[in-house]
Amino acid sequence: MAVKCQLNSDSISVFILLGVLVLNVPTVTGSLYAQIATTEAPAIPGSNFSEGAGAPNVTDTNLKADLVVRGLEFPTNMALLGPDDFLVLEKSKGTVERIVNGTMLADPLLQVNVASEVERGMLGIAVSNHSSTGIEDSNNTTAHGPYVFLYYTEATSAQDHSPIGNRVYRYELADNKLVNPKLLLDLPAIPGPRHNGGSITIGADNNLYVTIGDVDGHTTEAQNVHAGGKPDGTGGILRVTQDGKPVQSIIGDQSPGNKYYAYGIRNSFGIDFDPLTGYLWDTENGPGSNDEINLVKPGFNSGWLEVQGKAPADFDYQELVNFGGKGVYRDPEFSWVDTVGPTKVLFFNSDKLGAQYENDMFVADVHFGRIYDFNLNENRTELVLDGPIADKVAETDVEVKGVTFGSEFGAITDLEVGPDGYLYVLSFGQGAIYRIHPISM
Ligand SMILES: [Ca+2]
Ligand SMILES: [Ca+2]
Ligand SMILES: [Ca+2]
Ligand SMILES: [Ca+2]
Repeated sequence: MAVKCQLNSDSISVFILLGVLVLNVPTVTGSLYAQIATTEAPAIPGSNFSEGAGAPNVTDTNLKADLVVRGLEFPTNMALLGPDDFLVLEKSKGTVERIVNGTMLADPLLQVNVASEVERGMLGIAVSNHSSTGIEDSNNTTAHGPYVFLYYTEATSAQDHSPIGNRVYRYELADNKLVNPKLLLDLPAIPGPRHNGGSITIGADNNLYVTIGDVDGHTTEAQNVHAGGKPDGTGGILRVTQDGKPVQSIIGDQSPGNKYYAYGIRNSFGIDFDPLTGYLWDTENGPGSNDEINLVKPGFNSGWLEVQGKAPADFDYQELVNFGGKGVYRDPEFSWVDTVGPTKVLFFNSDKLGAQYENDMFVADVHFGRIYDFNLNENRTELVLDGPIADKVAETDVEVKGVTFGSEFGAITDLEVGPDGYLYVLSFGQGAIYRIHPISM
C-alpha cells in the first residue's frame, strides 16, 4: 500500500513507513504535521510518511538497484566497515545494528536510551580507523578496532524518555560490541523535538564535523538574533577533534562558540567533503519551503532565521549577525522552493557507475525518495545547472527532472560509496538498504 501524505510545514518530518495505515491527521504544537499510526511499527507522532509509490528505480538504464537487506526499523544512518559490512542506526530503538553479507547479526552492537519524539533519536554515525590516523589509543591499552562516533538524543533512562542532551560519543568496536564510550559533545536537546541534525563526517584533517539544527530554539547569535545569547551549540556545523576538543576558533573564543565551523543553520541532515577541493557542502531543510544545498567555507553563515533560500534582492544584510566580520553569509548553490526534505549529500568518488558519475554530487531526499545528481563547475565552487534551474532555484518540482538520478526509494536518509565502488542507499521508509550498480558487472 502506498500512502503519500500531504507536505507539512517542515520538510524533514516527513518520514516513510512500510505497511502504514493512516488513522488521523491532527495538528501537533501548531504545526501541520500529519500524525500517523501503523499496524506493524510504532508511529512517530509529528511525522508523516509513505513507503513510496512504486519500486525503486534509476533513470540510467545501464544501472539498477538491488535490495541488500530489509527489516530495519526507522534507519537513520549507516557506515560501511568493509565490503558488504554495514553498521546501521535505528532511530527509535536506539540501536546500532551490523549487517554482514545481507544478514543482520542477532544482537545489536549497542543499544542506548534515546528520546525518540519526531526527529529525536539515534541519528548519526561515522567510523574512523584510528590506527591509520596517527591518533593515540586514548586508553593506551589493548588495541581496539576502529572508533565509532555516534550522535543521539540521550534519554534519562529506559523508563523515562525525557531528553538530557544531543550527545556525540566516541566508542571503540571490539567483539561486535561498542565499548569505552567517551562523551565528546553535550549539546542542547530542548526545546525541540525537531531540528536535531546529527550528521557526522570526518575531514581529511581527522576532525569531526557535526550538524545540529536550531532544536526549535530561536534565541542566540547562531540563529542571527542580534540581541540573543552567545551561541549555545545549536544552529551550526561544529568541529572538534576525535577527543572532543575545539580545533581553531572562528566565531567565538569560549565553548561552545569556539567549536562552530558554520552557523545560521536551521536543520541539516547532510554534510560531505568534496575530495577534490576539500570544501565542505551541506543540505538544509527550510520551513516547508526553500530547502538548500550550500558550499560551506569556514565561518559560513547560512542566514537562518533571517533568510532561508536565496536572499531576495531587497534583503538587508544588516539583519545578519557576522561576529565582527568573521562570519560570512553566502546564498545557497541550489534551492528547492517546494520542500523535498534533502538529507545526505555525497561526493561519489568512484568510477564504478561509469565515468560520467565520478566525483559527482549526489543528494537524497525524504519526500520523494529521490536521488539527485549534480555536476560541479571546473573549480568546484558551484553546480552546473542548465535550463529551468540555471537560476539555481527549482521554483516547481518539474524543474528537477533533468537532475533526478533515481526515485521511489522511500524516504532516503543516507547514501554511501561502498568499498566496491557502488552506491548504497538507506531507505527509512522501507527499512532497507539498496545497492545501485551497473546491470553488467
Ligand atoms: Ca552515513
Ligand atoms: Ca541558507
Ligand atoms: Ca557527472
Ligand atoms: Ca528555476
